[in-house]
Amino acid sequence: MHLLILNGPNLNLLGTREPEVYGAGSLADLERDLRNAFPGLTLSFFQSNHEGALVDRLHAAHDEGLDGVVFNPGAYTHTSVALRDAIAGTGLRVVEVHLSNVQAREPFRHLSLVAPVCVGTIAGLGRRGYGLAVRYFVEG
Ligand code: CA2
Repeated sequence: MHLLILNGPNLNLLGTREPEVYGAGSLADLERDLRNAFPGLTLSFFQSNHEGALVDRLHAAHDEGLDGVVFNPGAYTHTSVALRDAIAGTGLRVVEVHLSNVQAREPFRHLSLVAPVCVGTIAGLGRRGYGLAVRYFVEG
């Protein structure tokens, strides 16, 4: 099974500040932990601060025949029709993940434009959410 772990804007800053909201570990730590936790899987990782680069990566994931995507779209969650259309247009199976509990934060974080085209959403469980999303795909 080949999965893509896709992260949007500012998630490259993980571990550098706001540890009370986003945890203390870096994005590289998250990648290492997921690779260690799922040695039998092929995991691809991609992070970008650019909306179009994320759209392109979703298109490529479809062309590569990936089995699923674990996607934290960052702030684009709340704004991006383009990412929503890329998920819907490719038909990729995507689990939306957020480190923080977006429903417990500012009202502008309560709406996700991508949620309706995702298989489901995990939020507020910190980096464990990524592993749980991978498990969802593994367990079918
Ligand atoms: O909780 C999440 O995972 C979010 O997707 C994170 C986004 C935020 O805009 C969403 O509403 C919820 C922000 C990512 C910023 O990540 C940082 C990490 C460390 C330091 C600063 C920012």
